[in-house]
Amino acid sequence: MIETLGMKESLLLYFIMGSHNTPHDPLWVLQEAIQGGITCFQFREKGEKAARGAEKVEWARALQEICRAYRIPFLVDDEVDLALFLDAEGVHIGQEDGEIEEVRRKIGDHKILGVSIHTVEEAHIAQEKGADYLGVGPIYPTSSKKDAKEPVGPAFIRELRDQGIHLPIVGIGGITRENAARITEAGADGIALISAICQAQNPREEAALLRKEAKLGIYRRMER
Ligand code: 3NM
Repeated sequence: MIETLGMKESLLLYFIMGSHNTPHDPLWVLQEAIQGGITCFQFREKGEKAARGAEKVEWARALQEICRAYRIPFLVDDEVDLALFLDAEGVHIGQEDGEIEEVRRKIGDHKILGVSIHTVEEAHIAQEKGADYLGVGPIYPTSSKKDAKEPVGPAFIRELRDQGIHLPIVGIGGITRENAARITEAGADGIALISAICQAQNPREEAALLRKEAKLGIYRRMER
């Protein structure tokens, strides 16, 4: 694991991308996003247009190389074996991607394990079974995930905190510069997003703005 920031700090601006998520060159987008201030990156090569096999591994390696150069943690969505093959900093799994304990056993204690949750019960289970952070969403409607559930809104993050969930949390789904601060203000440590940066004309500027908004929400929460 790249020990530059703590887990919470690494979640502040969590950028997710696959090779088909942007009209731009994905390598350029990642570089610009890093310059703008992202704190973590997830390789998520999913959907009909996703690269497969060797092409997928090539994309992953190219993006990972950029992350390494800037000491940005590189995580892989779903594919535990690919994460291990690449010696990624971590893996992010959903509720269907294998049992949390089994994945933890496979990756060991030194890699980051993120788990998507949609209910308070799932959050408690993930917390007990050794997840390092929780992905909570979709907060708002999203078109980036085909099988996304009903949006839960930022209030659900507050509920998780009220129900004793102390693990680092990143909110995900439909997050833009307009709504980003609400998510951290509600109790999340950061925001995770695809479109806001992938579709931006200027990904560097967009990332910088999103980071500011995420930070603003944390300051507002501290003031309460
Ligand atoms: N997971 P965008 S929503 C990858 O609810 C992902 O767990 C979600 O993309 C969940 O920022 C989502 O473009 C898509 O809305 C996020």
